[in-house]
Amino acid sequence: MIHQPAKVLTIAGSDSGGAAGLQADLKTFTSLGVYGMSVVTAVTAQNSVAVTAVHPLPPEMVAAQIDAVLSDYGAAAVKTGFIGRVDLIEVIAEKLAQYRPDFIVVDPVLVNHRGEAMFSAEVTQAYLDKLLPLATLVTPNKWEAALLTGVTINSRADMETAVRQLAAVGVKYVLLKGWREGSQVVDLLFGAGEESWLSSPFVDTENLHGSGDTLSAAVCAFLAHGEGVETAVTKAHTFTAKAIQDAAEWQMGRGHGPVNNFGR
Ligand code: PXL
Repeated sequence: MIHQPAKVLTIAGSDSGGAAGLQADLKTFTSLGVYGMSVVTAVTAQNSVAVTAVHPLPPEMVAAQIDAVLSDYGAAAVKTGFIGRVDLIEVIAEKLAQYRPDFIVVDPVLVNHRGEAMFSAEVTQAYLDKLLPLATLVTPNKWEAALLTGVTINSRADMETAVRQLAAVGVKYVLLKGWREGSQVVDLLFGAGEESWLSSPFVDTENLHGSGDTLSAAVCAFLAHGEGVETAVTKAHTFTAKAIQDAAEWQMGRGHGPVNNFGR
């Protein structure tokens, strides 16, 4: 019996600063013992202070990368991160429908770290129409959930409404992240008719750059290791909480720095 690593693919943007994007994903994959592959959607110039340039790749180039990887290596789980364009969402959805990986985790990157929308309403709509119906899990934060559903998230009841609305689009599981309740941050996982609440201590730090990427990448890694969705999400949640805690005192740049993807 030959032992070889489980294979996982991220379809994401490059963050030159190494905090978010495919760099965060590949670090997380490595840390969790899976073989990581990356299809680049866009090259960004950024650091801990600002995103100064974004260069999307042509849809044909994104399609060619997906074809190259999935026609040969294959992947036990695939995640999508920064996409930001309707034509790229369409080509990624087309290719995922063609190759049908067992698990598709969609991190709907729609807002910056201040919660401001980064793209047009057409991009949000393309997620709803094209990608979410294919997805095993979608992982919006409260601002992304609001853009995707029109529900402003101000309470646990709002979270319960939003996750059901997203599930109705066809995605199997919804993880809505980041409702602050006093000293805790509360996430809601909904799927297969069940709700589960996950909480972690609120950490007062600016170093959260890449935390969403890390979480969705960790979910893929645990799914590729054979965990069910609920367990994969719970373990990824614990991994990410530790990654945030471990980097809380770091001073990597002058702005919001990375989390520590190398803890276990
Ligand atoms: O953290 C979301 C994210 C992911 N990937 C890239 C990004 C960002 C946020 O700006 O630039 C490339």
